Amino acid sequence: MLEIWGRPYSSNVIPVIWTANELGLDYTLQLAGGSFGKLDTPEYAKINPNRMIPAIRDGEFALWESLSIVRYLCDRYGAGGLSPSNPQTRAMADQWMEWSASKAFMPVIYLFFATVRTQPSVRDPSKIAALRDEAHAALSILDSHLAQQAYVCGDRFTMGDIPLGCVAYRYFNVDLDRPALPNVEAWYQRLAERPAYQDHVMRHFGSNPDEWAALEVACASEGVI
Ligand SMILES: N[C@@H](CCC(=O)N[C@@H](CS)C(=O)NCC(=O)O)C(=O)O
Repeated sequence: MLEIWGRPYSSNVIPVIWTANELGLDYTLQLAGGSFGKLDTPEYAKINPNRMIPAIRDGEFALWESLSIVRYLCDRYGAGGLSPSNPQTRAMADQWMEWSASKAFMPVIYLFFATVRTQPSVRDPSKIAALRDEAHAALSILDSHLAQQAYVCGDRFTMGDIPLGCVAYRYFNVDLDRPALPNVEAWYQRLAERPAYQDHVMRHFGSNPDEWAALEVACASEGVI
């Protein structure tokens, strides 16, 4: 059976878990990283020598790097579906996956760290505002693109929506004022109708480091993975 190594609240693991669930795959989540440890074991070094999460094992085949894993799962188990068969549509999906990693992910994850993962007493409002502006500037590019179509590659959901869908959940759910992004918001609402997105991306992450850590451990111990 497919093994996914990681923890359910990790920003790079969530796209992999969401993908596996969109594809209806049977898998086991091997809790690893953060408070779950295991990354320093010899067994894990064989799966991912970087000792980072996520990684997968599909039979004898091991793979790391979250977006490579998303592509692999979609190509192997969702060809013609989440992985578009038309080369240009697939290239478009790839383009937005790359763009998510190069432009959108960083300001949003730093925003998340500067808010939810920082104790309120030591938060830096000017840093938070600058990150919010950087995230908004990036997501404005996506907003213009989504004015023309329902999903990043056209009129149906593909793997191209997955990394950005994870970024969007965090961006829209940290506690701060945001300028409007009407087309991104409408697309985010479309994603929010998907059961796998609700179950594996839309996880309440709390509002401070203590809540965040407790939620992750509770989620794993309740088997809500
Ligand atoms: N580019 C890598 C980044 C992997 C990465 O930074 N993983 C972090 C978690 S998001 C990690 O392993 N941190 C150590 C830990 O969680 O213990 C990917 O997309 O897979």
